[in-house]
Amino acid sequence: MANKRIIVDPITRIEGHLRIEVEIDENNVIKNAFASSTLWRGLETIVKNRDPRDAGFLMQRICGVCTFSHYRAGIEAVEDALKITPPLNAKLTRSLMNQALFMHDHLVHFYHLHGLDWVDITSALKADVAKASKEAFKYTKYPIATGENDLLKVKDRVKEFADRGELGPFANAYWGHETFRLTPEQNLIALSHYLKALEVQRTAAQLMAMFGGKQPHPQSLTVGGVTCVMDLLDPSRMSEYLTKYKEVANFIEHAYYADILMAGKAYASEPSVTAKAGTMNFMSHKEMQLNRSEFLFDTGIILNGDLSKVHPINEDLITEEATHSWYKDDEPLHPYDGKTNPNYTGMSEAMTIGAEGKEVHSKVIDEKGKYSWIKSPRYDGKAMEVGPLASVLVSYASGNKRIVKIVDGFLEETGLPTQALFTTLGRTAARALQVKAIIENGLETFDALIENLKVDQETYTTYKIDKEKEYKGRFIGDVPRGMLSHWIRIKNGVVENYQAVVPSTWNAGPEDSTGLKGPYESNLIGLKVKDITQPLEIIRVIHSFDPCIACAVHVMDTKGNELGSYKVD
Ligand code: NFE
Ligand code: MG
Repeated sequence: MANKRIIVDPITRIEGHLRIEVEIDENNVIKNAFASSTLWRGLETIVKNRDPRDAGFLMQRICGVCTFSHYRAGIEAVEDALKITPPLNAKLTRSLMNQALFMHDHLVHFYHLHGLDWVDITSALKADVAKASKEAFKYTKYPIATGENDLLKVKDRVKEFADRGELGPFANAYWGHETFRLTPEQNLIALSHYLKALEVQRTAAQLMAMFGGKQPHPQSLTVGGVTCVMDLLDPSRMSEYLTKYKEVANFIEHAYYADILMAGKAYASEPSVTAKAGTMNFMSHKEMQLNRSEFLFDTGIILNGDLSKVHPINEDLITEEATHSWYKDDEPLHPYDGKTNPNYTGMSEAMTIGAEGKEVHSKVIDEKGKYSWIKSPRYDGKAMEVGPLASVLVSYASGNKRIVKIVDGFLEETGLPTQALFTTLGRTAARALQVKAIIENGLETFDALIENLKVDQETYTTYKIDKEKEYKGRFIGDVPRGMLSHWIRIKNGVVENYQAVVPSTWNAGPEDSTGLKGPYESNLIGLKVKDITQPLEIIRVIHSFDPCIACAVHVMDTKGNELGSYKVD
């Protein structure tokens, strides 16, 4: 019997259009998988021939989630090209803004974008409030929002919605799915934190806005430095930052990390989240400057899951190709020479499984031809997973003491083996471990900044762009979804070429010319879908990467014209 096909489209809860198509055999095991971005943006084309000083502002419009990431990347790529070193105060301020972004992003990811793949809201309504309140103490000494009264209120509030048949943001999920593993009491704890996290993420966004002027799309970075000088020199502003930082840190420690311990234990034997990762190569770049010379996370590559060796990154080996992507110029090109010329070749047709579980005739991607707006980045021809898991693994394998302590602590507290890190569960946990590392160490950056400001108040470096000269430069760093690089060539005083190689591109890219798949696709193969009308397992795996397809594809017509229309059935 021919394999059947399940389509999940859209699968993202934020940012962009991602379609997953999988083929399952008669036992509902996934035999092949395809990830397709169905929308082209294309800021790399818009930025050409513009003043390089605007690159950061234009590039930050790639995405409304990690806006700071592309803003900073656009600015630091130009700084690298012009050989400008911003003053320490600027570097540390950018590091603090990045920390706040990670805290905000990972909190929102776990609770609001991914949490409901792990937490069954309808089960929470059956919880014994007193038992749940006690349960919360198993994961932290200082639980948050889990007093009996808190939990009773949460239960009543959600029950009222449920009784009216209006589950709001909790509607249309696969409640009662047999792969949910938390008890009703544990589900209630997580539900209470889901609601509390809506408040705390606001504080985290304020932290970003304090030095950014606003959030999203901060405004205070400039080629050569930062412009938030008044904030940096105002003691009351700095102490407000500290207060908000501590509020967010407290929630991360006693709710988010506690819930990850709870979920780690509960899901330890659930096959859909403990299967070995598909791409066992991981790559990350150092990030989070703590003082004049130290960074919190390390640079490197881990190959085939071997933690005994961390390989250095050779930037010359990074390429993007478009064999299965809707662009001309299929061949692998280094990003300095990358091309972005669209070539949409349409869809194919086949029998698929409809929402009722019956076969229906549908449009499907043309898996033999081009099928995604995302390109396929490769390192030395290899597919690489990037993201918090890569960052945590590279730092752990490098013997980074701050990270070793946190990873070993997590493995000890959950009783999970090291191999559990190389799974969907490990990927989801790694985001919490990353922000735990930030809250335990990030204030070193703040202290270093305060100390330095006492003796040095420089916030920018002056520079000149020589129109007669040609420049090239790049930014490489890690952002919430993983390793990000921006590559710029400047000629005649304007941007000659620009390429952004983005975390979600590394992870969501289609097959390359050799048939090698990227992390999204390869992580789905081998997974068993228990109920083909409720493919929660697929959603859980893909959401664990926190997909951001706006970032991965980056054309937006500057006049707001529609470039295509898309129907979601
Ligand atoms: Ni649109 Fe982004 C991050 C970048 S995504 S969110 O993090 O760069 O791949
Ligand atoms: Mg790109």
